[in-house]
Amino acid sequence: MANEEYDAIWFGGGASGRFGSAFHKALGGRPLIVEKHGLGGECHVCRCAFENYVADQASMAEMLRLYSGLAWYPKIDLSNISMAKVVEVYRNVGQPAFHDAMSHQSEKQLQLEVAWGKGVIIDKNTVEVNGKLYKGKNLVIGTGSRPTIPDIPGTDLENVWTYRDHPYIEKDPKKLVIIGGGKIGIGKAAMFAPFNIDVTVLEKYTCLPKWDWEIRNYIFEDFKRRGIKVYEGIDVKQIKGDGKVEAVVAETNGDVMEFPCDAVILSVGLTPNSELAVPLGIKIGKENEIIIDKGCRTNVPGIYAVGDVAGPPYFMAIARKRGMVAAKNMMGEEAVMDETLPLPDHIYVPPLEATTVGLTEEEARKQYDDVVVIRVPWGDRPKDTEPLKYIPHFENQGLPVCGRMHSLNLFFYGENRNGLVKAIVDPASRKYVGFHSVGDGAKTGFQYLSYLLKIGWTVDQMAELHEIFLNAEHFVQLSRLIAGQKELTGYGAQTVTEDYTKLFPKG
Ligand code: COM
Repeated sequence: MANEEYDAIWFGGGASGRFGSAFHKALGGRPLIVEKHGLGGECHVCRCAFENYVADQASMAEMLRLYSGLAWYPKIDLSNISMAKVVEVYRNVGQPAFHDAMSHQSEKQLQLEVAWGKGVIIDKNTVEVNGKLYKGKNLVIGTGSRPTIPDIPGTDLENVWTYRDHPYIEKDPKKLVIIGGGKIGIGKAAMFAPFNIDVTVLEKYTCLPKWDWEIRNYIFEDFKRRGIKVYEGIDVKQIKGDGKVEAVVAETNGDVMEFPCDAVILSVGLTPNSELAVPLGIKIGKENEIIIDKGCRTNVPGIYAVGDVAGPPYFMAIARKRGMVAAKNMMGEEAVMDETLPLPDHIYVPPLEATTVGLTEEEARKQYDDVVVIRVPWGDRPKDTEPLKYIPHFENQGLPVCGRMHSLNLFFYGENRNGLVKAIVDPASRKYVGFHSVGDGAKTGFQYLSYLLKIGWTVDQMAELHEIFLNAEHFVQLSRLIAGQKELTGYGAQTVTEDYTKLFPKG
């Protein structure tokens, strides 16, 4: 016998379920969350909160290495630093603390009801948890995604990891191969390398393919300098080992290459956890995602799907917003996902981070007759940099880096690795069409820059803002320098000639 009647049962308390149910309640509905582990989904276990923490530690390790013994910094022995130690702290403190915080916010502050335990969907209006039946007028599925496991031999060997295993590493590998050069793989490479781990990334096609070419250049130039190896156009065929990983075998241009290693991270994508929707007659797409309309409705009336289970983009903001859209629709407010708001993307590449929104330079050049690029630094970087050394005639290397962990330090102590920001403008309309950054601290601004792109923000409007100098985005002051041009031509004397595609062995 069901003994409760809810407006909706939110099956899964991750980002989409937690935010969607909160919004649902705020609109006057009565939601119930069903959750077996902890509210907040994988975020604080092994995804975004965890990544933020590890990125901090990797940035710190990298900076200690760069600054050790220079100027007033003491000499620091980094031979014993360890990723296993890093994650142990997070396991012991971060995971339970975040778990508490999420539960406190949802259950105490917001007074959301949670049925704790493994739920079983009996039908679209009934869920069983620990033998108790719960009734809902609607069902919202938010069961998230899991790492995709490539179909190659050896993925079951010991020390073959995914992002889910990262918090549970007990011993640092010496040689790590990362299969997949997307956002997760490139981020992991930059996080592991500072801990004296030899890292190689193998990517079948192109690393970070949707990113602006100069941002990619910057990241991979930096990787090269740090000894992180990247191969593009290489097809992994097998992970070899006798019980435990010993090597990755890959093919490029007909040649077989073997990469000896003692650990592998698989980062070839995500697969939505949609299996439980099949018995309900819900349509599933090619990526295993639940197919939804713009209002997050499935093909079965009264059943919604939100978050990663409804397919890409796999981005927390999208998960939470899908939850809000479903809540509005259930409460009779016609709502759709706003597809006119450009979606930013972000990746930690410690000691820096990269953020992007809108069109890349390549995309903008295809779409407009001409584009103006607003960029700093704006020329070649010195080849033989040395920390603490003034290099004459590299006056084109000013600024970036103004973030939470370093404002200008990396410029002085860090081999001139101060970052890069660029904005792309359509000179005819004077509107921005894209913003890109590799540096530190700019990412927060991109939340708002996304909206400015949507409303057609111009160079002239940007030039009227109040900058708080030094800021990590630099866009206000940079716009002000050229906004007086009646015909927008941008800066003179700016060239960038680095090309990361020439840095690495090619497939
Ligand atoms: C991220 C998880 S910490 S949630 O979106 O806050 O639930």
